[in-house]
Amino acid sequence: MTDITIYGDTYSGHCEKVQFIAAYLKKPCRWIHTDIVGGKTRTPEFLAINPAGELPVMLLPDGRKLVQSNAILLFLADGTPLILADPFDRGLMHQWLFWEQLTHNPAIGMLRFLRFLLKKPEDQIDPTLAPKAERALATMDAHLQNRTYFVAERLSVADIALVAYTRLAEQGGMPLAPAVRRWVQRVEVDLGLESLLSPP
Ligand SMILES: N[C@@H](CCC(=O)N[C@@H](CS)C(=O)NCC(=O)O)C(=O)O
Repeated sequence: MTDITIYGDTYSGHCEKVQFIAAYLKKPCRWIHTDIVGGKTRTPEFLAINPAGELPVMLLPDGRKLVQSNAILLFLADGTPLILADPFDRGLMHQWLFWEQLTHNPAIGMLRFLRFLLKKPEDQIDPTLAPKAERALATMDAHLQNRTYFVAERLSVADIALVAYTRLAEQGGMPLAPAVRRWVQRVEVDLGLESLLSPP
């Protein structure tokens, strides 16, 4: 199979989740590093690839292009057990994918970006972000009290989408409750992240 191409930056959880699923599903892929903080997503060359100026971007060998990390995850996982078979379970999986985009990432991903990557002083950060991130992590903690995975007690695209920025939350000064930490560690093991992310 010819490789797909991913434009990404490993500092971005949205890009990492695509890297994680491609490796887990053993999909050969070519990674083109695109430095966000260095402004590479704002160059005319990159804007010709994605006018929204956002990573990740997936290019198929025939030139077709897909953006939005969770759309890419769903495309790559199509036909695999990572897409839950039961229609209601699949509905729940999508529920968490939308929540990740609309609630989880805008708080947790953004706060980690501002604090850890941009090193913004606290008085220049929107003061509503930290309470929102805390609420999102508390939602996850409550959900995971008696569950191993987010839906149907098995690994799905929902876990992969959510783990990407949750595992980076502590970089942004957001502590993980024990149930969330255990789930992060479980998903990291399932995805083989220790060998994937360790230097060769
Ligand atoms: N909803 C989009 C969000 C993509 C996004 O915000 N990408 C950020 C990195 S995490 C980006 O490329 N920012 C570049 C920029 O703003 O110049 C997704 O899930 O793919």
